[in-house]
Amino acid sequence: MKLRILTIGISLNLNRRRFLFLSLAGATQLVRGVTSARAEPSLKKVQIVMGEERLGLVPVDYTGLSYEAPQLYNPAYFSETNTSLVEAFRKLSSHGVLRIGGNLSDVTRWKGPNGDFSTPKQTAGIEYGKTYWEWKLTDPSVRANKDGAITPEAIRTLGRFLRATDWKLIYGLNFGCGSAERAAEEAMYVTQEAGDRLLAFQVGNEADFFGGRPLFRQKPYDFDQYFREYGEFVDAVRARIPKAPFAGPDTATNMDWVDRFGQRVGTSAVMLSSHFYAMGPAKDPSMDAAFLLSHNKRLDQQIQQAKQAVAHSDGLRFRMTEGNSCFGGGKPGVSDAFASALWGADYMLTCASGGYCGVNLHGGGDGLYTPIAIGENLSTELRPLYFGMQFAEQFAGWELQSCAVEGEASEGEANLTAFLAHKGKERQLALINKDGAPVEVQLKGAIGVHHAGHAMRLSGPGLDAKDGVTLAEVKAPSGSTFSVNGYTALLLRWR
Ligand code: BDP
Repeated sequence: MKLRILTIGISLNLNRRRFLFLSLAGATQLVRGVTSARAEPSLKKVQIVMGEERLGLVPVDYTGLSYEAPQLYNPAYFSETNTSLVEAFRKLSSHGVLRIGGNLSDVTRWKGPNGDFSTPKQTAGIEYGKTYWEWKLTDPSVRANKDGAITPEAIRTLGRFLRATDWKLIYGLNFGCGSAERAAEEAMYVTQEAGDRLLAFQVGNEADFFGGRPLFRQKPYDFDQYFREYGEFVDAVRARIPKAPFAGPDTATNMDWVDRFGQRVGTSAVMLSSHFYAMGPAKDPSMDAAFLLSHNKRLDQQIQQAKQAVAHSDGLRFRMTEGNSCFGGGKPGVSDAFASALWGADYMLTCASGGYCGVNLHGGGDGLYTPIAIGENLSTELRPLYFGMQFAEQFAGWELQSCAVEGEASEGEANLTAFLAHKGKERQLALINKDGAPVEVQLKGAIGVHHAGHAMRLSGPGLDAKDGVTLAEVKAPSGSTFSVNGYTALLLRWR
């Protein structure tokens, strides 16, 4: 029988009944084989085998959220007095990272004691920015006041919010239509108020797309020009705050810029960054839950490129600072439903296995893909994706180790990923079944000897369910062979 093994960008034909798939990262495995000729598909079976490779420590501040910058036009939002939001952040991660940026960050206004640094370019940018759809990712009061501004007061409350949540900050400066002088004043307030919670400033959101935005830059807009202008912003900010930390280049898709940025900045930046949307545009009908939950080759590619950029740099790490399930605002019934939770759990753990030092999922307001939405009367609403992120967050502070998913090809294709980690003497294993049918799992080697003492399950009433998604403790399976239900993620822990 001919079997197909799919690895990242490589496919092979083998004449073996059993096959083994090992991803390049070593921890994320998909089992794929030809569908059996039998009419009735039998229960798919896989074996989980511990590997030898150490994939690195998942930083405690791995989990992050990303928001559009004008959310700061309402100082009451990121505020310690917004207690339900503080609680939602704390329950998501005890040490997360809040990133401020997005398309709107390049069309924001800053109003400090010296005025709003108005220039014809900034005025035109802000005016045009009012037509952007991303205002949906801000709270209703901001949406109703697009002429607002980021003020020292908003930065003050943001600082208190960071202390109340124990989160850190990545702050995007307006590079699209703002100026270096403005950036320097704004950055001074951010530094004062965020203190040691400030991880980095970023200069512009997705500047690799600026060439197509005449209000920002003229075509062609290449890396050299970007890097020169980035340097001007950095110099202006550092003239006031000599040790101001910077990250970049925060590109939409261009990983070549990330590589070159890493080579050029040396140790004068603290981190490399780019974005990732798993699919899109949202309007394309083929962008659905099945596509979202299938193996994503673009992600394999970004992971490889990020590894290369990190290797070429002077010891910098890579963070995915903005992304989500589907660009163009998200896919209704997918980005806001249980499918996004399964995707989010798997995506975050895949990136961690690929060496990313963090992932910030984008959202805000009542956007489709937001993990935390604004509910009735400005209450905080936890969306399905939030629980998928909480699932992955269980690995923060844990050391990832490779593991393999081996499958019986005759049983048909299983779409199950596995992630293994340890912390001291404790060990944990995540099994994410991204297919509707249950999969019989057999744990081999050391993980099969003792029964897990603790288990958590991420589940929902259906892939398109918007309510009823939970991450809850469940009884751990009593043997080393058990079934993982369709569309379920299971976390087992051994103490
Ligand atoms: C990214 C932008 C962000 C958008 C997102 C999307 O930075 O502001 O909201 O795309 O398309 O490129 O959903």
